[in-house]
Amino acid sequence: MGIRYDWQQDEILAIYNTPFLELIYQAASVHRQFHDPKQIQVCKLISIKTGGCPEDCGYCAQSSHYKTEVKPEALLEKETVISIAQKAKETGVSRVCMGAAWREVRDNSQFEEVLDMVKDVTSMGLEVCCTLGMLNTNQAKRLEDAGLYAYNHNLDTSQEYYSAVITTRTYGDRLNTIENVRKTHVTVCSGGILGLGERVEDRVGMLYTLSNLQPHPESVPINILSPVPGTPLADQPEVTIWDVVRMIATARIVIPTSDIRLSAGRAKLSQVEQALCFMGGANSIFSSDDNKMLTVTTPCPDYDADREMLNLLGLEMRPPFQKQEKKSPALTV
Ligand code: SAM
Ligand code: DTB
Ligand code: SF4
Repeated sequence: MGIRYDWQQDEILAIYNTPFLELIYQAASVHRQFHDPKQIQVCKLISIKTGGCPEDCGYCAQSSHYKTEVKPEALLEKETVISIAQKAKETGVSRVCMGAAWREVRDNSQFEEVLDMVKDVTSMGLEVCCTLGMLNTNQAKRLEDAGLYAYNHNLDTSQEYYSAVITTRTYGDRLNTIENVRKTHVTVCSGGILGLGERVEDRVGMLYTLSNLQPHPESVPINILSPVPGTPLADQPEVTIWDVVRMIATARIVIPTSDIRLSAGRAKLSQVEQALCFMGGANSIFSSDDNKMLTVTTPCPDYDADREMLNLLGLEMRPPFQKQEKKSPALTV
C-alpha cells in the first residue's frame, strides 16, 4: 500500500478497533515495508528552559497556572547543553531535543542563545530538534539557517477535545506554527498524549488531522500521560497497554514512513510491553542519564537499562541522518 493523505475518520477508527493480534500483524507488515525493523532511534531530551510557562495545558508540570513541584529556572548555558549532548552522543544517541517552557518564541537575546546552541550541537553531528512553542515564519527560517533538523509542536489530541485540555491557545494556532515550519526545510515532529480523559474518537481525530497533512510530519511522538499532582489532569484513569499499542499501530499504518516515538510514560512499561510497542511499529525512544524526560515529574529509563533492553531484543541504535527525507520539501505557501 502507498502513502495516503486522505484517510477518513471511520477508516482510522476501524483500524484502531481491529482485533489486537491482527492489528499488530498489519502494523508490523507496514513497518517492514518502509523501515529497517532492527533500528530504533534513541533521543535525548534537554529542558533548556524549565517552568514558569504562561500556557495552561492541563497535563503540564511547567505551567505557571498550577502549583507543582517544578520551579522556574533560567535558560541553560550553552556549555551545559553541549556537555549533555556530548555524553548522549557517546552512548549512541543520534537526536537531541531541546525544550523550552515558552508560549512562543520572542525575537530577543534568549532566542539568539538558542540559535547558537542549535548551531553548536548540530556541528557535533547530531540531529537537533527544538520545541519552543509558537513560531512565526521568520523565526522558523532563522532556526533553519542555524541548522535545525526538526521542530516539535504537538497537536496533543483531537480538534474537538482540545479546548477541554488547553484554553490559552487554539488548535488553529498549533496548525499555523506547523505550517510556518513547513515553509522551511526543517522537518516536523507532531504527536500527542494518551490519558487526558479523551474518547477513542479523539485519538482517531488526532491521527486524522496528522495523516491528512501533506507531507506527513516526519516524526510522531506518542506520549502516555504522566500524571502531575497539582494539575487538572492529575487523577485521570491509567491508559492500558492495549490502548497504547493500538494507538502506535494505528499511527504506523496511517502515517507509514514517519518515525513513531514511544515517548513520555515509557518508564511505566515492562520490557515485554515495550517489545509489543516496537512490534506495533514504534521505532524510537527517549533515553536519559538523569532518569527524567524534561522534568522530575516524568521518569525516563536510563542509557544502561535501554542498552540492555535493545541488546535483549536484538535491536540497534540508528545513526543520525539516516532517513532519506533528511530535509523535508519546503512548501511555498
Ligand atoms: N512548550 C512547548 C510546547 O508545548 O509546544 C514544548 C514543551 S512541551 C513539555 C512538549 C510536549 O510534551 C507537550 O506537547 C505534551 O505532548 C508533552 N507532555 C508535557 N507534559 C506531559 C505529561 N505530564 N505527560 C505526558 N506528556 C507530556
Ligand atoms: C514529546 O512529545 N514528548 C517529549 C518531547 N515531545 C518534547 C516531552 C515529554 C515531556 C514529559 C513531561 C515532563 O518531562 O515534564
Ligand atoms: Fe507550556 Fe509546553 Fe507545558 Fe503547555 S506543554 S504549559 S506550552 S511547557
